[in-house]
Amino acid sequence: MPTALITGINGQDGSYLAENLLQKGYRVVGLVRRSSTQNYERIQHLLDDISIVQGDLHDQGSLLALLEEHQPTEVFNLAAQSFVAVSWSQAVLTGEVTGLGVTRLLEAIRYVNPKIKFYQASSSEMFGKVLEVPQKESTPFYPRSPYGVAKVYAHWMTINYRESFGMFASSGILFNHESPRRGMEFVTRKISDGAVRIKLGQAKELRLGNLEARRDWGFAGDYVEAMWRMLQLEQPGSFVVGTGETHSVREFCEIAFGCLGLDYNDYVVQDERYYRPAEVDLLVADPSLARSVLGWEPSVTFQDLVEMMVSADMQRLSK
Ligand code: NDP
Ligand code: GDR
Repeated sequence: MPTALITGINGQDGSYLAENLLQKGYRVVGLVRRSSTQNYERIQHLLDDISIVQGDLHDQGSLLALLEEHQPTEVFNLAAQSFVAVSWSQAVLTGEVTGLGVTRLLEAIRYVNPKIKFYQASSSEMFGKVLEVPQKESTPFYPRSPYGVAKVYAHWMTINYRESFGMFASSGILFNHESPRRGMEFVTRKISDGAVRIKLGQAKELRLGNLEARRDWGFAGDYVEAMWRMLQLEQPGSFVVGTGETHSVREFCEIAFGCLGLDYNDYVVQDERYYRPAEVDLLVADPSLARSVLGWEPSVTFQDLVEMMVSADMQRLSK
């Protein structure tokens, strides 16, 4: 039975990937960091089927020990300080976890068993102030946040370990992917949750930042399948994964409020507090390589994604 270690199993993607791999017959080991109030909300329904181990990307010893103990065949590194806005106020921590944490994990794999296949969660944020539209694997990077800079470092370390030590280290340059399990601070979930609260009379307004930013948004459940497919290839590589469509934050608001019978113009307030020191204005993927080599296609449209998130928040909040 193949064994997968997932770092960040507690996060949005970790929960979908764990479900996906269990269905494929994997033994799933999930790394979580120690906390005084452990929250397994996203993986509660999986706890009988997976093994949870404590460790931290800050801590080299913990990574070595759990690789030795569980001998995974594949490692999916999804753990990160993943919220771009916070990366300016916690720049060093972001560099430590999102950047250097990846080197600690690669080193641990090299030491314990360099044959372990490794997946790194790279990001479209590496394209930042885009130098080409749409963005593909060969598009140069121009990161715009400490988070983006840390991801570029981690991405190149992944390639470097592939080239230096012959390790099977692949990197998925994933564009934004969302779901009802998305963290509350990210704009899509903030909007779906906020619109429903307004509809239910629990809030009067929704304060947002830049409504003109454009993203290539897909459904997280689709994207974890692309991660797995990357590790099943004969050769490691780097792949852009996205839908090829771009939409603005404003359009997201329009649809989310619209499906509740509301006009977002009546409730959304633009607030300078949510503007970023440097913005990524436009992201849109060219996922041709993923389509041809991985046979990967997104299955959820933008409209369906927004409706799925609003409807899930409606169910949750109206209880
Ligand atoms: P989340 O923020 O939902 O999950 C991140 C996970 O990392 C959490 O479980 C968190 O633990 C864990 N973590 C944070 N710091 C540490 C640490 N020091 N040691 C161990 N674990 C840690 O992110 P997503 O699921 O959305 O994203 C998964 C990965 O993909 C991230 O690396 C992200 O940067 C990247 N990515 C995401 C995209 C997206 O659109 N979702 C697009 C492109 C890349 P805890 O639960 O304790 O907070
Ligand atoms: P992003 O996601 O930075 O793309 O990173 P986020 O949802 O935080 O922002 C998307 C865009 O929306 C604009 N925006 C706001 N954002 C937030 N969070 N809150 C607001 O109130 C708000 N108003 C407008 C932002 O300025 C931005 O332009 C996500 C994360 O999952 C990363 O980990 C991942 O690497 C990238 O996606 C791809």
